[in-house]
Amino acid sequence: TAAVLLAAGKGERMWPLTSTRPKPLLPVALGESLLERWIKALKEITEDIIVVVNKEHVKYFENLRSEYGVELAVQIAAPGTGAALASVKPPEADYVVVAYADVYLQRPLLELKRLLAEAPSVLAVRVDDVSQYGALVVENGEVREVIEKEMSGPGLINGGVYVFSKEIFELLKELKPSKRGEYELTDLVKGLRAVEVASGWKDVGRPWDIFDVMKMEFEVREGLENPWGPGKVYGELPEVKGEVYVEGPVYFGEGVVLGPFAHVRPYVALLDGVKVGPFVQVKESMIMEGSRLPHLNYVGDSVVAEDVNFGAGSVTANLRFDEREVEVTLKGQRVSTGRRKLGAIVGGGARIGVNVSLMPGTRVGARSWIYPGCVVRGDVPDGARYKC
Ligand code: TTP
Repeated sequence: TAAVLLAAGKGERMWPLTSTRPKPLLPVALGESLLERWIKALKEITEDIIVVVNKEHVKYFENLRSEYGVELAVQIAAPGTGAALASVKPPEADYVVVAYADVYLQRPLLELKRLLAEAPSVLAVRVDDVSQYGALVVENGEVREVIEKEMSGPGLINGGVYVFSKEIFELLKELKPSKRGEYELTDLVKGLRAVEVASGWKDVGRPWDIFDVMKMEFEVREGLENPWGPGKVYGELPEVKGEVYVEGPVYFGEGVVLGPFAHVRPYVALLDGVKVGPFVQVKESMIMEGSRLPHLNYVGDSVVAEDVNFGAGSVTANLRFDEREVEVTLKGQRVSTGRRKLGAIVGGGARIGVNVSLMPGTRVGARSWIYPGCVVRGDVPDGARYKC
């Protein structure tokens, strides 16, 4: 068996988190990236792992290549998952595992073993509403058809993990572009055995998908006793100054500094080197490497990328007065995030001045500066100097 991980997407919907690194390398699973999880699980099965990346991103993947001995392939110019797979030199093995690198599996090795036992096969996920996905029409355990975003109601969807027989590389040559002009792997799923996922699954496309991934990951990680409040803590114990109150589950990376007088509420991940200082409250959020909430901040239902600084008194608002679902613009369209509570998504290296309010659903571009006292709504582009 060989394996190919498709990691050459643009990650547009994940903006601004993808302005500083590709989506599959974001540390969304409590400090671990989805790509790294895939590689670790696949290493239990095969040494022959190829990661397909896009040309502009190669430099970000060099570390993984040296650390895990995986091979990198650059995607050919054509768009789509089929084009991505066609970019690799066909491996010798009879079967090839192909996975979208931005799929989170709660138990990846377990699912891989189940798929391999039924090869050629595709991972199927049962959902309440198939309308946003590729719906699988299954008969006698085999996929008859994949219907993209046209059906609704409950059913099985394509989970983005396949075990193809090596003939796939011949079939790829005959692939025609789909309605949206992409060469899509889903056209080749017919006839595969549908294997229903045994545990948690999430297609991670938008920043708020990270909250679901965190919850599932807390379920399968080993917790530690929490010296500072109820629930468990995970990862490394932080350096604590004075009094703090921590309500688990909370994950700490290496070198986190907490307090005095900090309050960390459930479902928070503070990654390596994060500082949470006096009179700061953090709730259901991910704060990535080296970011700082040094004094008098409130951050809730938010994702803060790496190396961000919040000025004193700056807060996120996470609930509208009318309590309606928070909306954002994705690929030019106004869409609901499906969440009543959503704070801000802040890109890497952003500087938030003192006394700034980021209203629900605000996205702050990477490396932008928000001047003191601003009330910010909507999107601030990468590298902006936002004055009010
Ligand atoms: P998508 O989530 O459909 O696309 P994306 O990652 O570009 O995100 P966005 O739509 O927000 O810009 O991709 C699914 C998986 O397939 C993902 O792991 C990336 C991979 N992929 C490729 O490798 N090459 C491609 O040309 C495309 C479209 C996707």
